[in-house]
Amino acid sequence: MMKIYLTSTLIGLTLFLQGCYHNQTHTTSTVSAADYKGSGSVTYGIAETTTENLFPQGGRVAELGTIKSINDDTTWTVPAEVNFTNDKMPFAADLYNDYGKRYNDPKSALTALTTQDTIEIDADGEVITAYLFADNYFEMYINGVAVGKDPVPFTQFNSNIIKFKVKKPFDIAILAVDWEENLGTGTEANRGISAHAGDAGLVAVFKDTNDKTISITDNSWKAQNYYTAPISDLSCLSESGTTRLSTECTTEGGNDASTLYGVHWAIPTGWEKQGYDDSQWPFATAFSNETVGVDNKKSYTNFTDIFDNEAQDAQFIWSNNLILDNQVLLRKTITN
Ligand SMILES: [Ca+2]
Ligand SMILES: [Ca+2]
Ligand SMILES: [Ca+2]
Ligand SMILES: [Ca+2]
Repeated sequence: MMKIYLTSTLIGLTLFLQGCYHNQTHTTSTVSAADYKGSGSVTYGIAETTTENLFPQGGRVAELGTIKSINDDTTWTVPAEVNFTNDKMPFAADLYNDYGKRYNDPKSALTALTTQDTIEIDADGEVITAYLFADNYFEMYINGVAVGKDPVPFTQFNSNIIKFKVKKPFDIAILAVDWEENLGTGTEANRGISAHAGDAGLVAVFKDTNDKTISITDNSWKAQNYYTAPISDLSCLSESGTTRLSTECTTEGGNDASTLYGVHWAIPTGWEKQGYDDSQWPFATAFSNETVGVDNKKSYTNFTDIFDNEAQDAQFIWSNNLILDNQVLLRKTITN
């Protein structure tokens, strides 16, 4: 009882002091989304932890949490609602994983797979092999069937191989998450500050039974963003059609995650299914290897024959903001 009383008193005092500080320096109020004109649901400060660590072996703590919106009645799961602990979604096999198997090249990873590793969607389909590297986490569906999730939610960086049997045309749907340490704010301790805005990116290559590349990630994919953070001034956000823009927002972090906003949009039902209408979604934006920063990561560099193939060079893709957008749905229909 005493502890609860003391905690609420401290929170009250903190909010009061923040209010005093802001009243002196700004004319706008502190914890309000009144000047936000966009379609998103706004949160303020750090989320409440619901899962201490999804992957205790990992380099960084992969927490999950919930946070209430300040402009509607929604409670959001951050950094994303994931199936990491859901047995119905299988873990993807490793290309390179500090906590699992570490292969030096794609061929050895492929050879290690057995027929049981192929997820059957269509009995009379053809076997497709997918190679993926995500900063930080992915879950992939083919025609709505969960074919594989990333075994390392945050760090160290890892890469995966997934085999599935399907008939063309088929739909690839990927949930990609840029994980965070300061839950609800899109930030992590990095580069000497405690609330650094982390960056993201996902690259994937799909090959058929004859080793012919049938798809690479590039700007022909669709990409929609569902979570933008950290935002220190909501007025930097804008929208153009269905494109959620944060290009005017600062990506400079700081040392106080408790005063940062997050903006969320609900994931549409059925987004992972075959035939889901993504025609109104924005196209993905491509980013260079240098921008994503993969040259020192074996989970990437051991597989450049696949990811940086001269004839079909897969691109890192994301929504339009590699840093501030943290939960992105990616889709691509494969016709031939
Ligand atoms: Ca990962
Ligand atoms: Ca980020
Ligand atoms: Ca990241
Ligand atoms: Ca590439």
